[in-house]
Amino acid sequence: MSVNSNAEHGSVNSPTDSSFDVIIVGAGFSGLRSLHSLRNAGLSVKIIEASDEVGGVWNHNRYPGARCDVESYDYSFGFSDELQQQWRWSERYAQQPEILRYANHVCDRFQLRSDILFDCRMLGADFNEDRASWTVATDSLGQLQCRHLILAVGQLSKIKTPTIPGAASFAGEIHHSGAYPREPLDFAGKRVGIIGTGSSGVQMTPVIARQAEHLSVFQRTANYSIPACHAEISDADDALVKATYDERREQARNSPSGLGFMPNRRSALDDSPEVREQIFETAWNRLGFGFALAYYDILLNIESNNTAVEFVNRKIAEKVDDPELCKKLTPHGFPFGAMRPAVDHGYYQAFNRSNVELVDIKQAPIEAITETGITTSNGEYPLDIIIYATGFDVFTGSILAPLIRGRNGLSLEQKWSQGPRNYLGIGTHDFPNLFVMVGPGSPSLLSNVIVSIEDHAQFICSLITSADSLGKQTIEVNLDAENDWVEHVNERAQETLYPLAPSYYMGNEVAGKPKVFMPYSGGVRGYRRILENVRNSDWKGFDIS
Ligand code: NA7
Repeated sequence: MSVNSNAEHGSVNSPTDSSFDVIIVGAGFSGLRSLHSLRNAGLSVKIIEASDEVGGVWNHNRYPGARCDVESYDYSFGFSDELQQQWRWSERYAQQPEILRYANHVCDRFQLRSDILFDCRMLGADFNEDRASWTVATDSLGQLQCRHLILAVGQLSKIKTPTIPGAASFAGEIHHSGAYPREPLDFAGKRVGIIGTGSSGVQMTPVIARQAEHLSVFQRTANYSIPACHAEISDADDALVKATYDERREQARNSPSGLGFMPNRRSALDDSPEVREQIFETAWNRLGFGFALAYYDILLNIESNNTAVEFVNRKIAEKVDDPELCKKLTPHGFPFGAMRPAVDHGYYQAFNRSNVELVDIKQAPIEAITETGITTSNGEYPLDIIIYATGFDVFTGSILAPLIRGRNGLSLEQKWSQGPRNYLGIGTHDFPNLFVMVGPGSPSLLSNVIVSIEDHAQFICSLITSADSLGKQTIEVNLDAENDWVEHVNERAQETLYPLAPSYYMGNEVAGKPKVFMPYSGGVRGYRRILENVRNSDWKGFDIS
């Protein structure tokens, strides 16, 4: 085995071929950003990446219509002014191929590729008490050693495939949106079935509808979707953003979600129905996700939320011609936004096409996949291609997939058996020198994740280099700090309407998963202030020894 450490980067531990200061797992945006920071700080760092490509979710989710729901200028790194000035986004909401090109550009521009070990999956990791280091077991490079281990494994990485009797007998093709083939599928003349109507199903529906002979969308739970109000970016728009990019970044960092939208300070209940209608209308027609901030309390107060529900339901009704179909497509039973809404590019309108049908599998569940299609209790739907848009084991799936053992052989899975327990979402007691990027307990999927990635990458890099500068070997979360943080995360969640929906925020997407609120709902700005306080108070909550 030869895993060469990059000689030009110094190391505290003088690593051998397979020993590094830091191993980062995953070459998605959080892994790339962490590599850049840590390497610049003089550490020997390797990323191990299971795929032969960088990009994480943007490498795996190549389904038609895959795009980011965050505006391109904000879903991009702000750490290099040259990068942000020179990269030219073509669309307000970039499509998957463009985002993947961007990830590769970042990789090449900052010479990150030489420190990425591709086709290398982490199988497990064990903490060595005597050496204060991790032994990382991999599938292709044997064992690697590192002082610090960073899990940058993504929240939407472990795909969830439904177990439907007979799936193996299907004569056509079955693909999952999160493990989509690299070569585009040809839908022309084909009968296609999509199972699932989360963001992935919502994004692919109008695109496949235009190409396929017939499309059946199998819906279990109707969710809300906000129109993207998409546009191409003109040179003038591009110049305008770039002239004031720093202010834009600052605004994003100081907004609750990292998207740059400041919530309306008024309650939805403060305004007359006429004024409210106008405010909703304006937000609906331009803001995408920002619609949820048309009033500050839409996700805090059920009565305010009801006003948004009434507005959105009316919008759905305006788009769907058939009233019966409209009823099925209209969500019910949970507040608007409490389950992650989709941002769409003509989703509802697609159902007005004669070649598209909605199959209500709550009313008539799927019974089997046969050689020729999907059977529900209402009959058979003949298909040539099936796409599972059934989502992921979110937040913890990819973190717990490898067997990670901390002090005294305690596994992370055991430790988190009742739900994730950590401090700031970053570290967990009994697992020294182990860090998680944008995972549970941090703003994560409730934020523009790139903003959160930049925060975490800088924080973890400073923490490691501070400990190194003091000659300390072990960074471990203090148990009291961890308990307080878990309580704080839960308290903040209880102030919101999120717990009222059966969503992946609550661990509802996988049977048997602990039903606890996963991300931190206190907002990106508040969270950053907490990180700054911790940093300014000699890393309060971390025992550095
Ligand atoms: P999501 O948002 O988790 O959506 C998954 C969808 O698949 C959702 O409609 C589920 O219905 C449905 N689903 C899941 N399992 C099944 C089974 N077994 N049978 C039928 N339907 C099922 O995943 P996405 O990939 O769309 O989006 C993930 C994130 O990517 C998204 O939130 C953005 O952050 C980007 P259910 O609601 O469980 O009834």
